[in-house]
Amino acid sequence: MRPNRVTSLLGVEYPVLQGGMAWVATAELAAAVSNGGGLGMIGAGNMPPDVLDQELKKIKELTDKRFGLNIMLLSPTADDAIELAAQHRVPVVTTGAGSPGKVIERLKPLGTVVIPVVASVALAQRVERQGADAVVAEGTESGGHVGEMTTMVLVPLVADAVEIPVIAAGGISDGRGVAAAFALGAEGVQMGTRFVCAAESTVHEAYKREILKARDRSTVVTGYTTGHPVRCIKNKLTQKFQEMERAGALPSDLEELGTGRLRAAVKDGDVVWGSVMAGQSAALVKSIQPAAEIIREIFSEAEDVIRNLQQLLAPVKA
Ligand code: TUI
Repeated sequence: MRPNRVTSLLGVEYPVLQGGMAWVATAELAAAVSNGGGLGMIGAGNMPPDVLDQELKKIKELTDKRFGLNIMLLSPTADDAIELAAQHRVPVVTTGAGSPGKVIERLKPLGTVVIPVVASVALAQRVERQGADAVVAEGTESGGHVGEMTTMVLVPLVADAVEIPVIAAGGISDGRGVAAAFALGAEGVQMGTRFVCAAESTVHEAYKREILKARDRSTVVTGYTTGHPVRCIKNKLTQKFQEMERAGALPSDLEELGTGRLRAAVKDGDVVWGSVMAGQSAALVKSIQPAAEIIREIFSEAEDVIRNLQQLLAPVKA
């Protein structure tokens, strides 16, 4: 893989970021991804500030490579995460689930590379004006909180609409996805679900098993009526959520049903009543592998795909 704008912006060998998944994206997983040549991310999620401080100290012991922090803007602790990113001089910050104006304002002057995750062209253009260094264009195939646009359509639209580099996310779990992302105009990829199944990922074994078992229609989006749609692997919790939404339940009752469920799935392995967030590409994840091997494999597959396409699409010589 040749260096490009994303590898130089991130200071990494391969243009791949690990998604900043709450509860899942710990210092252990992030360090493994960074040590494997990608950009590992700690997911601040709803972490109390003292826990996040410990994670940031831990990752500096586990890797001397560059890493990032994802700040979930809906979190009540988002402001604390911004201050900790500043204190620890975190090299790269991504944001999700909101408009990142205050993150850019606070962290850009310190030299932090700020990369908002966006699910629309309008937000991509707004964050570019505000000074973002790149954007992650995340399609609805992703796990967790999702927008409506597919990766296939969102990525080229965003690539046409902004000058800053575009990183594709949503539905990418193998080398074919990486090659496709580059064909759509992206210069890098972000993967979440595939890294949940990294050997170094600290999620409960039962959670990993759910991803390995997943097929094409194993995930579902619930929560459209709350304004915070979330993609998870189907289980009793998603069924109950759908029933309540169909019955016209109050958003506050739905929020209550969801509280603490991600932790239950990730930490306790409650894959029946927990929130098993995963993208559609769970169906493409076949094995538990070290993060470094995942990275090497997907880029080697992508090279093969592109070489074959060159043969397939080359003009027929006279
Ligand atoms: O943020 C994510 N994925 C997430 S966050 C999360 S925790 C959560 N749990 C329950 C409810 C809500 C969140 C789990 N997964 N991905 C990045 C992402 N950002 N996807 C979509 C968006 C997004 C959506 C709307 C970004 C901005 C936005 O509107 C901002 C605006 O003001 O225009």
